[in-house]
Amino acid sequence: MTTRTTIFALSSAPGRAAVAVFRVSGPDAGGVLDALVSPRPKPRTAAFRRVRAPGETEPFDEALVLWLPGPKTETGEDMAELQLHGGRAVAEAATSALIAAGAVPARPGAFARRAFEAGKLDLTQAEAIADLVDAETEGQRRQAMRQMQGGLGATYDRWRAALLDVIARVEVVIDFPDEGDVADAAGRGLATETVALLDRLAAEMDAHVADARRGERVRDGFQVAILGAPNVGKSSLLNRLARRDAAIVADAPGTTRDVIEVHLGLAGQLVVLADTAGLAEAGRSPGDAIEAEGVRRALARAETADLRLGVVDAGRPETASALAGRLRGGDLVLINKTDSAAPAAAESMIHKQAQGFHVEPPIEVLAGSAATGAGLESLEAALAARVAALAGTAEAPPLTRARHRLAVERAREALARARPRLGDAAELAAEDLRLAARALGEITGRVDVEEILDRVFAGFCIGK
Ligand SMILES: Nc1nc2c(ncn2[C@@H]2O[C@H](COP(=O)(O)OP(=O)(O)O)[C@@H](O)[C@H]2O)c(=O)[nH]1
Ligand SMILES: [Mg+2]
Repeated sequence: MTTRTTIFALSSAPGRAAVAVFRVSGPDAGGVLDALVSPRPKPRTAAFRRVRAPGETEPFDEALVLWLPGPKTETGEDMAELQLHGGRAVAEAATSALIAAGAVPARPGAFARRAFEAGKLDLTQAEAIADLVDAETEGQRRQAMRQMQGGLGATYDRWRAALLDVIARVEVVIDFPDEGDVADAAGRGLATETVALLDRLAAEMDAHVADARRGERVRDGFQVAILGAPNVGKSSLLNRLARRDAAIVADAPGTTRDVIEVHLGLAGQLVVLADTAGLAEAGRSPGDAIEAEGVRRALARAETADLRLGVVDAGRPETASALAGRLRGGDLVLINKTDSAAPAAAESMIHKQAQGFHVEPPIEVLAGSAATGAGLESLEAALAARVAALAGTAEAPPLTRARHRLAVERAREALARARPRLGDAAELAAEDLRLAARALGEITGRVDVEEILDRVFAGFCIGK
């Protein structure tokens, strides 16, 4: 084993600020601290000290200093913390002094990785720390906080422990094939209890992945696509909701050709609102190849979005036909331009659409004006209500990353393969069960897979 280095990082945001927090972790954290301040403060007691570079007499700053001897620290190692003044020159002087004292700059995620390696947290908790730092909405913060407290990791660990238990039972059958009594007893046990246990596990996994991606949506944002015929005011609406000119608005149809996204906070959740190219009304085809590509992208986006916001021009009721068959239950429609035309004709047109509107839950139709802003408060409220419903209030900690989803799905597939083999191909079944346990172990980091660790911790910021 290589000897561990002592690392340091500026853990607060760089730049001008009231305070700059430097953290040091590693076997020589105490020595590094002694090289900069004297005397070393009492453990876990903040002390005021002048801070010098090693060998210098002139202090470069004054700081609140903490000495945190391991193993009861975040990383499990000896740690020190210096709360200096937050100037750039101070941060540079501190960086040089710490390097002169023998500490090395930490790579992104190095502190969290040491905490993981010391068994202070599992991988899902480490990921939750990164999510908490990145959280922009209340929903993201709440979810990250829950995951950080270990609920999600505990679920995967429980499943894995149950699997290891099943594997142990299956192996009894494999190891004592000729010892009739043992094998028969174990075999009978397998046929009832074990199979029931596996089925329960499989059902739990199914419920966990069939969560409509709630957790991932909260973390990555709810995708809302604006769609409708050309010139109905889709880009104007996006700009209104974003409260800035993100998309070009023009009289000429076909102005918006690529998908334009803005981020909104609604109902405490992140919403990624996308403006798209206008869809041809029934019976018309797009003008050129670029417009056709724009329409293709618009339809693809609408297809994968969590929610579609259809727009119809009150003065051109026929624009409703562009939405036919493209909306799903729970979607919203805005009859736009009510400042220049009454919505009644467009509304009856919308209800006449043959397909796509007779769905459950029903599509909500609102009227308003992207030009004046009339009616858009109700639209925002309706959007917020939909997003809140999609975010739900799951009691069980939700799956939050594609990494977890893929691993659970792999485990689930291995279980499905194992089940029919339990009776007469126990060795193959055991192998599949081991694969399943391993997939679950990868989520929490219970198996030592260096490349997974590198991938997870590379997404962290320095000083975490
Ligand atoms: N009177 C009126 N005009 C609007 C309204 N919304 C958009 N427009 C106009 O309709 C035209 C097309 O708007 P745009 O947002 O580019 O539509 P898009 O093609 O659907 O993205 C522009 O001239 C807008 O100024 C509205 O609520 N009322
Ligand atoms: Mg547009």
